[in-house]
Amino acid sequence: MIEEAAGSAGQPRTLTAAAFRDAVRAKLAYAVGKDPSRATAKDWSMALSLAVRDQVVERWFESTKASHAGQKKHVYYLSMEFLIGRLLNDAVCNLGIESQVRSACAELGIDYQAQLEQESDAALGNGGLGRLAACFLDSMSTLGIPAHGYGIRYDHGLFRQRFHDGWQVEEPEDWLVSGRAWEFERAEMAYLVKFGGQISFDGHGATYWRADETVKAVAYDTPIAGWRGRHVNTLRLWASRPVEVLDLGRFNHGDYMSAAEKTIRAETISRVLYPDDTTAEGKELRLKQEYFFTSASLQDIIRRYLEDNDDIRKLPDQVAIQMNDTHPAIAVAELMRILADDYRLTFPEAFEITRQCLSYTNHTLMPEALERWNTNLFRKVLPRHMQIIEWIDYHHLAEVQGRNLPVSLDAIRIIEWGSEIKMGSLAFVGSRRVNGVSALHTELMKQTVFKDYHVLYPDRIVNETNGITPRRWLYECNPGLRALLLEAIGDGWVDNLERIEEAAKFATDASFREKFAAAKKANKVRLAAEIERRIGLRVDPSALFDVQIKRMHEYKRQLLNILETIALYQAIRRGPGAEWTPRVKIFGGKAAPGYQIAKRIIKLANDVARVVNNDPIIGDRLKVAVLPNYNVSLAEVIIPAADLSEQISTAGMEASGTGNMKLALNGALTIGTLDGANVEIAERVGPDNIYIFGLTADDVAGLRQRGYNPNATIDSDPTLKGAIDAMVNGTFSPDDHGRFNEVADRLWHTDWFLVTADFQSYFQTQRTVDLDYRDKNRWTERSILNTTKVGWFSSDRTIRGYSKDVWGVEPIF
Ligand code: CR6
Repeated sequence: MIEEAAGSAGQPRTLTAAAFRDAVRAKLAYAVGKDPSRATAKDWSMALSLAVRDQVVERWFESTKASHAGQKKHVYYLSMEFLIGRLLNDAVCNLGIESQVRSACAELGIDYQAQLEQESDAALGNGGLGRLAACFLDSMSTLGIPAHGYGIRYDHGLFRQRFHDGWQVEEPEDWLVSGRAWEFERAEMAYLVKFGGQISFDGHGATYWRADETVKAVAYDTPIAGWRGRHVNTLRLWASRPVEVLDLGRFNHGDYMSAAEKTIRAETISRVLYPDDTTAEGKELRLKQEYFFTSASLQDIIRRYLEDNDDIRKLPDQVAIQMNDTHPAIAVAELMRILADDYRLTFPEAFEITRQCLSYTNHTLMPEALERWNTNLFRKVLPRHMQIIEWIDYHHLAEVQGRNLPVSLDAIRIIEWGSEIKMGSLAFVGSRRVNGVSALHTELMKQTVFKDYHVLYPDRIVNETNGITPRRWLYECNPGLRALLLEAIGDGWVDNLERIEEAAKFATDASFREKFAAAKKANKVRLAAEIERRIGLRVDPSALFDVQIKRMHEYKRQLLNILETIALYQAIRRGPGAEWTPRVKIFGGKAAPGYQIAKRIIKLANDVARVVNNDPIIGDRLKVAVLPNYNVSLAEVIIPAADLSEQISTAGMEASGTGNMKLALNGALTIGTLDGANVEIAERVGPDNIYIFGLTADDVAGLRQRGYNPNATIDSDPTLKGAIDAMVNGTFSPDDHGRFNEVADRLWHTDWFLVTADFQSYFQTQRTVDLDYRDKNRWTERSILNTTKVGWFSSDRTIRGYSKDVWGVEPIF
């Protein structure tokens, strides 16, 4: 037991550095099994994590007890993705034990920072949606909302990205290989999940599902401590295991391969994360994954509910279940199945309860990204659920027909043409609330995808603009800025990020400005070193760091940024003697392995980088750094160092974005379209502190409707034409002139994402940025105003919104 000074209730107890040092030594010996003289960096990091974990665990038990005793409504956040990143520093900072941990490390002769880097990223997500889920876990714990996150414990998270000759190469990710300090296997917490087979009825109201495949979902729990360690929630991830460990009969006959077949088949379900950001791929296995974790989670939710309650009909009083996108939308049918088939409620009763428990967050309007399942496949994998969905569709339609409202009945059907199930519709119909993730996105939801549903249920759609946790995305990743803020305004902003505005008054204070600029500079030096380490490119930390980090997607328009880079490169070559503002363009992002055009754009970025970086005429005026394997940990290094944040999606297409918030909070100025949450960022930082350019969502819709002709635009803009020509004349691909023909053809012929339409406005705005950056004082002032005016984008605010508008839950303290 570690020696601790008693703390008052709700306050972190203080731990002495000496006690902690001894605890780490003990972990190294008795948990890792190593003598200090033989321990590797990995061993020390494990020992350190286990010692910190003990601190979390004590608070975890208390939180669990408090949640049970309080009998408060509980939140269950169902998400196919949790993009957690590393946990050690997060736990240390949230528990407020950083100084003790650092001193203990110093006494043990180990470098704390180096220990942190030993931990592999938990990359169980693709991008914004998964990272949002991780921020929400932090905020729910911080606010004392009793909650569980539920997801899949993938053996392999998002692929590792490497560049081979500038092309993206995907390698399997292996986060579990060297052991994981943060999770607890709960072998006893297992549920059976069934697939396929037949349904029969006994004539007395009982339904039987004879499945032809059954697997076991085994729980792995990770405690998630909130700020000041006041409350610790659980992230429960399910691993898929065979019901029988081995077919001994076959094994004894020497048939070793087929003896293991069922094991392999079962374990396949939680083997890999689908590396697709926005499209539903992988068909049957993907459907099984979705059902697998949803079913296990619902069984677990009901078990927990019945520990303290006996009336299943009152489930909605205690349980709020959030479906993060449509991936867990099968919950609508699964909860009904459990209530009707296991607890013998009628379908109408079961449907009512289901609709009171569930809510759904929509994260995209892109039609290709809205999940649909073929009914034949669905019936094969989930025969009982197919019947239930048919029942819901039929009854819902009947209910609507009776109301005589101006809606298209075809548009509100869940099953389209009898052949496809629209999961967004199922989620909508089965939910109590449906939310969008930014004001603009929610408005567009009402006008487009859910237009008819919105007529039927005018109160169901609500907006909850996304947020980010200030703990990871400022306190932990930007120690320089953190220290400055602590000195200037204390630590209230970590609990309530809107209080960061108290520092806005220092924007014009010369000494504060100097310190702020120095912190930024230090972060840029750190990033410059990282760039050199990763790709061997030397960049000047006093240049403008222009950052676009996000998944590679046509709608996010990395291509617009690359074309601007080419145009700038050409301009510098034409007049190297002019006064240029030195810039480093920094790109990071993965493309889905099957997304060919996105992969080609990565190659283009790398080809342009090679030519620009090696052109002696250009020198330090322009450098292009394309960093491989962008992930949470790399984001933590890039974001604090950014001067300019690229948020340049085609207006109307980025539901929210969250990188935009992280970058602004760390003092980057945004160059962006009026899309997603950029709109709300612009409102808060004010027009002088953001660069807005290009078409609005309305313009985009109008232009697309009228039919856009990129030809005319390109022909009339020599800068743009020059850049596109260079792309196809071999300037960047001397070894293969035709490499980017398809990319250029799309721009010339359709340009669905309106890159050419926005180019001129973007290019000009970038030149304004160049001029503005030269006035360092003024730039720092505006940078401070970004940091201090975006406190509203804390995920704590978002979670308060969900608690009130969506879940109807209250904190336990
Ligand atoms: N790709 C949106 O595109 C949003 C996040 C989180 C996304 C993005 O704008 O910030 O969700 N959508 O709400 C999906 O993943 C479907 C994303 O991350």
